[in-house]
Amino acid sequence: MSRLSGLTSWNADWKGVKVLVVGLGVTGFSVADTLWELGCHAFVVTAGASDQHTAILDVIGVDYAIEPEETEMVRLATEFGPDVIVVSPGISPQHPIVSWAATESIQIWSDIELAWRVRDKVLTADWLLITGTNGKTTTTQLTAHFLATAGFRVAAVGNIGVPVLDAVRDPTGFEFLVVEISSFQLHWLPTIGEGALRPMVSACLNIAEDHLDWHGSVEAYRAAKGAVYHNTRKSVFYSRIDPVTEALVRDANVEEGCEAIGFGLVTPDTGELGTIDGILVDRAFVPDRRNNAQELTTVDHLAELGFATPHMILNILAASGMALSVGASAVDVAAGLDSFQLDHHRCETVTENGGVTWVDDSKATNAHAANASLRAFPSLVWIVGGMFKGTQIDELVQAHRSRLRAVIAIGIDREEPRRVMAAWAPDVPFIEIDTDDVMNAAVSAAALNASPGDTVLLAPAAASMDQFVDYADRGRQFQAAVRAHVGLTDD
Ligand code: UMA
Repeated sequence: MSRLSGLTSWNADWKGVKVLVVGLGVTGFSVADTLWELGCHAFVVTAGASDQHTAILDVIGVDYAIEPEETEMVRLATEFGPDVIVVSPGISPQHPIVSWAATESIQIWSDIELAWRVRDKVLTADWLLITGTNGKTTTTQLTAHFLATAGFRVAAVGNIGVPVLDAVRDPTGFEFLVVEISSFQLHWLPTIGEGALRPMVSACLNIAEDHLDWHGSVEAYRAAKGAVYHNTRKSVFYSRIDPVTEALVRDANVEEGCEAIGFGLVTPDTGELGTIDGILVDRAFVPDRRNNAQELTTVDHLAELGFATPHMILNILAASGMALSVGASAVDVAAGLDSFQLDHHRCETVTENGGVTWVDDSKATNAHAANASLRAFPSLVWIVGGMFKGTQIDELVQAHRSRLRAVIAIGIDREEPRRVMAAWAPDVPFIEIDTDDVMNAAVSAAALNASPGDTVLLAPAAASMDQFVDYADRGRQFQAAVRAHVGLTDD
C-alpha cells in the first residue's frame, strides 16, 4: 500500500512521511510549517527565500537548500527520495523537478490539496472556491464579507495572499473558507481520488487569455480553470455572458443535486441572478422562484458607493449568489455592500488636478482586466507595459484607440506595446520609458500629454515583476509619483 493512502485527516499517520517542498515564499513556508506540525520529514528546495522564513525553519529544524540551479535541485530531490512533492503555485509544469517526479511516479500536490486533506484540524469548514481571469480577489472578499455580515465565521484565503493552510490551522476555526484559487493552484488538483476537493460552492467568473507562458496553451489554461467545478456539492456559478464558463460547468462532474446558477448583466431566468431595469435581482434563492424575484440593490445605489462599473456589478452578482446559496439573506447582502471597502490599486482614483484624473489600476495584470478599466473612461492617457506572459494586446488598442490621447510604455521589454501601437494606432503619441526611475518618468510623460478632461490610467495589462516587487508596489510607486507631481505631500 502506498505510504500516502489514508492521509485524509489531520489525525492520520503523517509521522515520517518524506515530503519535498518546492519554493519558499508565502505558500512554501505555510506548507513546511504545517508538515513540521504533522511530524513529516520535510525538505525544502527553493531558488530564493526571505531571511525571515529561513530563520524560522532553522528554529523548528526543517532542512532547506537555497539553490538557483534547477538541475541541482533535481539532484537534491533524488538524494532525498520523497514520498510526495508539494509545489508552490509559481513552479511551472516545465520545471525539471516536475518531469523528474513523473519519471519516478511521485505524486505532486499543491498547498490546496494538502490543506484539503488536513481540513479537519479544528473545525471542518465548508469551502467556496472562486476562480476566473479577473475579479476573483474582489469577489472572494465580497463573498466573505457578505457571510461575515450574516454572522458566520469566515475567512477569505488562497491566491488572495493568505495560504489556506493558515486558516485550516487557525486555533478557533471557521465555518466557511472562501478560497480564491488561481489557475496555477487548480492545475495540480486531482479531480478524483482521496485528494480531490469537494467544495460546497464553486465559481468561474470569466475566462480570457492569461498565464499562457505557464500553462503552455489556451486549452490548458481553460482546462485548469474548469477543475474548479469538479465534485461541487451544492451550487456551481457561471457567467451568462461568458459561454466558456458555461461549457466548463457542462463538462464538470458535480455531485448529485448540485445546481448550476448563471449570473450576468441580463434579465435573469428562473435559477439565475441578473439585472432588471437598474435593479440587481436574485431569481435563484428566493422562495417560489418561478414567480418571484428578490431585489438585492440598485445600480443607482452602487453608483453612490462607487461600485457601478459593469465588472464590479458582475462581481457583486456572483458574490451575492454564493453567499445566498450557503445561508446569507438579501438583507445581509445589502448591508454588506454598504460596509464593503475595495482594495487599493483596483481602479483607485489617486487625485484630480487641473481637470486631469489620475487612476491606479495596477491590479490590471492582464489584457482582460485592462480592457474593463479602459472601457470606463472617455479620454485617456494610458500607462501600459511590463511582463505580458505570452499574450498579445492588439485587441485592446483596436478597441480603445479612438479614446487614447497618448500611450506611455513601461516595462523592460517594450516590444509588444511598440509593435501594437505601430500596427493599430500609429498617430497616437507613444512614449517609451527607458530609465530606472520608471514611475516618476512615466507620470511626467503622462502629465505632458494629458489635457483637462483626460484620465491618466495605469492599467498595465501585464505583470509587474520585471521592474517592481509586485502589482501593489507598482501601484504605490505610481501613486507616490502622482502625488509628488501634483504637489501633494506623501504621508
Ligand atoms: N521559486 C522557485 N523556482 C521557481 C519559481 C519560484 O524556487 O521556478 C521559489 C521562489 O524563489 C520563492 C517561491 O518559490 O521562494 C515563490 O513561490 P510562488 O511564486 O508560488 O509565490 P508565493 O509567495 O508562494 O505566493 C503564491 C502566489 N504566487 C503565485 O501564484 C506566483 C500568490 O499569488 C498567492 O497570494 C500566495 O501563493 C498564497 O496563495 C500572487 C499571484 O501573482 C498574488 N498570483 C497569480 C495571479 O493572481 O495572477 C496567479
